[in-house]
Amino acid sequence: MSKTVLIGSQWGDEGKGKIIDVLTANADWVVRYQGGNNAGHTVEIGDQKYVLHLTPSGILRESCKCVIGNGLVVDLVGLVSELTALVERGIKLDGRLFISDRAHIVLQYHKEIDGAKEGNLEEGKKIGTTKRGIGPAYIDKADRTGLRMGDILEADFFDMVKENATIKNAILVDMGAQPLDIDELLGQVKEATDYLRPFICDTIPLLHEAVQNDDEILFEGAQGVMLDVDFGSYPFVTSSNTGAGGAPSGSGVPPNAIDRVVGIVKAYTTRVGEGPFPTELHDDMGAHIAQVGHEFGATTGRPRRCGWFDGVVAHYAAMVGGINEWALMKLDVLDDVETIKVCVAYEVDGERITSVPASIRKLERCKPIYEDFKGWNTPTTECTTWEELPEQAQKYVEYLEKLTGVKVSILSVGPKRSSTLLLD
Ligand code: 2SA
Ligand code: MG
Repeated sequence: MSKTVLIGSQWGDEGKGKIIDVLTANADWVVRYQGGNNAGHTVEIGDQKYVLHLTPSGILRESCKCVIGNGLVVDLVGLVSELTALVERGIKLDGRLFISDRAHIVLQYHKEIDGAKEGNLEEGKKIGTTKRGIGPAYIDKADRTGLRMGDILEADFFDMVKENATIKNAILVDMGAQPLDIDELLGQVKEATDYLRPFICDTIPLLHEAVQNDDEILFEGAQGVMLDVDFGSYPFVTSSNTGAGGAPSGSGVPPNAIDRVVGIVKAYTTRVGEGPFPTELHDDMGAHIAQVGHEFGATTGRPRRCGWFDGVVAHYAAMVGGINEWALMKLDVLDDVETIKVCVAYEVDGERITSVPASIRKLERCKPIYEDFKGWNTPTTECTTWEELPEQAQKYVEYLEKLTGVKVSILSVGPKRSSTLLLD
């Protein structure tokens, strides 16, 4: 049985929800290992649509057990409202959901600080965060002042919250923002902790046993490699390791237990929030892709910036992520594009480069070098096999494989389950 990591390989929103749904069919465990409710994974089952932010997508398959790993920052109130909504829709949680006692807690003050910080930055320096308190919670983790899920089980938890909230209120005032009403915060926290307490446990031995039993385990990444705090377009990144490397450190499953990494890419590129994006289109073509591809964020509803497939980014993601296979998404969005462009390298300061530079200023100066590709001008959404695809579409897929050095094993040509082609 495989231990598979699934990661976004661009700037997030590659369509992880859909692929997770395919990959969870045989999974015994689905594990989230980083991020928080800045993620928004949309899973459609029949006529039912679910958007999950913190809960691993495996919760929608009754045979799956789900772990919220130590690498996450968990918005207590957000998680409770997500779980309550799932229970209302008939999803069972008991014996299926396990929250690591080592995962960090996001409270209202983290969100307030996130918002105030963004508000205080001048244009051009704003990160465009989701304002879910992700950065401030990871700051507390690294600063060793954070509260963890396991603290909820301690008798003095509310004293810890009160102490932290008092310190954060002073910071908020310093930032020119409103301090929080601490009693109100404690009330919210009390309600949330009463709900969550039964799910909190040490998930390390649980997952160890799952590995020993050779269970099928899926590690569900959120965001994408270009948003990784180490490898992404820093500082325009999120605050966690979104790549495959985050899976062992964010779950406690050792790296040598992992045997497969599936990278998700769209047949083009999108980005939400601020920061450089070399292949971004500012013209009608960009608007066309956004409209046909319904490119609006699942978490914040923000319109996404759209551009051509960036082979430099995909190759880089494969390199740092050890990606064995691609899940290539939304090929159908390019169905009626006359000439498709693919970025094969960047030109910067008179030099041709094929890896993503560390410096944000250098990345900003990178000009994409494109190769033109004749479109197929035929609808592909009803295709259910490789053979049914128009020849030009097959050629496009093979071209991307060659460019990135990674085979496409899953190809998506539409939102339906039947529009997902498993290739060998
Ligand atoms: P934050 O809130 O501190 O993480 O924001 C920092 C930057 O990271 C970007 N960001 C995202 N970009 C795209 N998708 C995101 N989440 C997906 C969704 C889910 C996914 O559909 O909402 O793909 O897993 C996401 N989360 C954070 C954000 O725009 C900032 O640029
Ligand atoms: Mg998304």
